[in-house]
Amino acid sequence: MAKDNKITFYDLNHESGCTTSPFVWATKYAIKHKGFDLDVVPGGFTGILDRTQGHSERLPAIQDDGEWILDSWLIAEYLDETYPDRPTLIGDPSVKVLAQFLETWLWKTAIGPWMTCYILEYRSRAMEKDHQYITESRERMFGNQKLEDIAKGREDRLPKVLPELELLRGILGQHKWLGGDTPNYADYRALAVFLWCASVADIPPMTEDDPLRDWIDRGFDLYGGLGRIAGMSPLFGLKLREGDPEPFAKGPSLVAGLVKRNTGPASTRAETDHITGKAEKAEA
Ligand SMILES: N[C@@H](CCC(=O)N[C@@H](CS)C(=O)NCC(=O)O)C(=O)O
Repeated sequence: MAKDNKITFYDLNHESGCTTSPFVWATKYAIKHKGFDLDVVPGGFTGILDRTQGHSERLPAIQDDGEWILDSWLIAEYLDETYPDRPTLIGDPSVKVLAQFLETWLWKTAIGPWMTCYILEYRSRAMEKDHQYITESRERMFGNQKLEDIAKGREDRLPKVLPELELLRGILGQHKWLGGDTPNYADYRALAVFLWCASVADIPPMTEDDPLRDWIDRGFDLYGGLGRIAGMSPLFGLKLREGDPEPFAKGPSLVAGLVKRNTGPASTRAETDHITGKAEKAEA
């Protein structure tokens, strides 16, 4: 049993002390979801192996009553197995499979392009001692391109991410949380994408009126405002330019049939009128 209700949590921080890394954010939420306090061991990207006494080169890592647990998913599973009487993170095995699918999709549609947009800020917000390591490791990650070259043209890339998030908007327009009435680990994995982005976004990636804002704001507010720490930047406020794509569906959504339940003709009338041209004829 975690002593004094605390779990030792190896954080990954910027100079400001703000947590970065989606993996680390998801774990922070997982520990709070289980009702534990965080006994934080702060630090940056370099020296992780020393900080974790030779246990890991990557974060997150936790220590619970002296036991080391590494890897964000293994930590969530450990917490559920060890503390089954506390609120469940994963529960059914399908939650893990589906959350991993959702997360892979979000990394492709959002984190990937956002990383190219915010890569210079990712370095400048890091601890001074990490700058050289971030430059070298991330340039290698991006096929030996200079960080400055990776970031070029970001004003054109940022608006293109938003229409890609329509599936998530559709689902969260119908459900309070991915976990249903209350958040579960799927919410934390998906929220972690936006938490990471807020840790590096020197210009907002999303428009003020993005329908995802409700779920994101509620997620950042959880556990006494766990996502509202110093060093985070606003996610909302992107100003679109002429020619940028519509950021989200304003009329009937392409995914309506996926996310809306058919409870009879009244529930599908707007969509039917739209695809049969009846709506246009009525307007004319
Ligand atoms: N599969 C691991 C991945 C952990 C991981 O890659 N963490 C990154 C944080 S973004 C890290 O520690 N990076 C250290 C580095 O870049 O040297 C997990 O889910 O915990």
